[in-house]
Amino acid sequence: MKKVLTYGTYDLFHVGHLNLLKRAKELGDYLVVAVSSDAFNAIKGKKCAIPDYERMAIVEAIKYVDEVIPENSWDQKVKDIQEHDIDIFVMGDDWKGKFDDLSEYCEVVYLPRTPDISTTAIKKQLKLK
Ligand code: C2G
Repeated sequence: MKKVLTYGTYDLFHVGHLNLLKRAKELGDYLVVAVSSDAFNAIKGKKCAIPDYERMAIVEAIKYVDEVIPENSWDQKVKDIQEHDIDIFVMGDDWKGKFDDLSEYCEVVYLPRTPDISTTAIKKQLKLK
């Protein structure tokens, strides 16, 4: 069984997130998604509209997703890859090159982002801070 792992905030879930998860699942048989906790997003400098337990529940309900784990720090990826026996690490290509060091542990794949949609743009449209 080929296991895939990806990370994200998944705030105000939108079709860009859905496309990423769909294509990530197509690369293997089992998809683990690490969803950033509110505390970690504060470190990333991201203020979420939706709290972490709700963002995790929404991602968990997506048919392409087999398992959701919390992302609490930048440094947990190697441990996650090893503990979950991951074959492929996937991120959208806005992260291209940033995680190449993980290729020591598994395949690293960057997928093209879905154009013209982002949580930031949605917040602006909704006049959220
Ligand atoms: N994404 C995409 N197309 C978009 C928007 C997002 O393909 N239009 C992808 C991103 O590239 C990422 C995933 O959807 O792979 C989740 O996006 P975010 O929630 O913005 O994730 P981010 O805040 O970048 O967190 O340790 C890594 C970080 O947790 C990534």
